[in-house]
This record gives sequence, C-alpha cells and structure tokens, in this order.
Amino acid sequence: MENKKQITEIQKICLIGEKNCGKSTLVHKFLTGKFEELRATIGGFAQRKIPFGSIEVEIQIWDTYDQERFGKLAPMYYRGARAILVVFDITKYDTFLKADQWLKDSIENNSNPHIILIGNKSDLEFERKVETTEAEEYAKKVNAIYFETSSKNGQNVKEIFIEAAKFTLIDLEKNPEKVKMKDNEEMELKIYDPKIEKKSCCF
Ligand SMILES: Nc1nc2c(ncn2[C@@H]2O[C@H](COP(=O)(O)OP(=O)(O)OP(=O)(O)O)[C@@H](O)[C@H]2O)c(=O)[nH]1
Ligand SMILES: [Mg+2]
Repeated sequence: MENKKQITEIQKICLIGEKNCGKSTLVHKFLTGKFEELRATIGGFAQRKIPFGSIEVEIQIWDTYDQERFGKLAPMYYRGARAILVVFDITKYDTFLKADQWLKDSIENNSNPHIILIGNKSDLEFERKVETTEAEEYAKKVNAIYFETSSKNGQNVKEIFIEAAKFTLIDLEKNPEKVKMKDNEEMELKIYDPKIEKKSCCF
C-alpha cells in the first residue's frame, strides 16, 4: 500500500445549528452510508482519514446538540476547529435565521475558522422555505461556502466533509506554519478525488 504522508495534527471539524436540522444524521450517513433514525444526541466525535493524493488528512468530526444544553460547552467544542459546518433545515426558515447566531458564536470562540453553510433536507423540495439563492447570498456575505445536502438521498454528504478536510490543504499552501506535518519533506499539493477510508469510529 502506498505510504501516505500525514499531517500530525488531527483536524477538528464541528457541526452546529438548530435542533432537528439533521446534524447527527449527516454524520451517521457519512460514517455508515445509512439514513436511520438516531437516538438523542449526547455529543461526541468520530475520526476519519481522508486521502488527497500523497497527503492524508485525518478529521475529527464533532457533533453537537441543542443550544440550551450545549451553550456552556461551546468554547470547548469550537476551540481549534479548522472548519465549522453551520447546518440549517431548508424546510424551516427560522433555522436559517438562527444559523447567523450560531455562526457568530462560533467565530467568537475560535480564531478564523473556515465556515461551510449547509442547507439540509434538500430531498424535501416541496416543503422548501429557504431559497437557494437567499442562502447563497448570505453565505457570500459571511465568507462561507454553501452546500445543500440530504442524508436521505445522500446528496453532497461526502462532499461537505471532504470540503472541510480540504481547508487543511488550503491553509498548508497559504500559511504552512499553521499546519503541523509529520516530516519536513516538501508536499506536492495536488488535490485528487479522494477515496474515503472506512476506519475507527466512536459513534
Ligand atoms: N427528509 C429528511 N429528514 C432528515 C434529513 N436529515 C435528518 N432528517 C430527520 O430530521 C430529524 C432530526 O435529525 P437529527 O440528525 O437528529 O437532528 P440534529 O440536528 O442532530 O438534532 P439535535 O441533536 O437535537 O440538535 C430526524 O427525524 C431525521 O430522520 C434529511 O436529509 N432529509
Ligand atoms: Mg443531533
């Protein structure tokens, strides 16, 4: 097997957003390929290695739960996150409005995280209350990338985690001192279509 170069630091990725917008289900779909009803979220993380050509990025995905319980723990979750995935439900406009507060809180508790805004439940098109263009405009304003996802039909589920991992390579290219490597060899920063490795899970 090809020996992949590794980035020493595990890359923390954090999912936040209103209750029931589908954060845990997105993580579960990514890890298992299945869309299933889950028990209440108790918080936690899972790790996955994502290969990009000769470089391997190990991500640690942190799932969070409602603001009331989670509020006090927020700084601990956000600290050191490379990327924050702000999730809302396209069928509930208030979850889109509240995404703004989630985003502000996360920025307050972290230095310059990369933000991905996620409009989830895109399979419920007939119940849509948030237009794609409105979400895209908001994302542009806050310097985020926008994706629409569905854990039910799998739309963009892998892509959001791959995109989150890619931020590490972008930082490595722009600010190499920000990313710790296992050796000092020069890296070839080509981005290939990654294959997701199925390994180590703690969910
Ligand atoms: N149709 C549809 N339903 C979804 C999708 N994702 C999640 N759901 C459903 O939405 C409900 C809430 O999903 P969860 O993943 O538990 O939501 P959460 O954001 O983790 O909620 P908290 O942990 O309470 O903050 C469940 O009934 C899921 O089955 C989706 O993409 N499409
Ligand atoms: Mg949850």
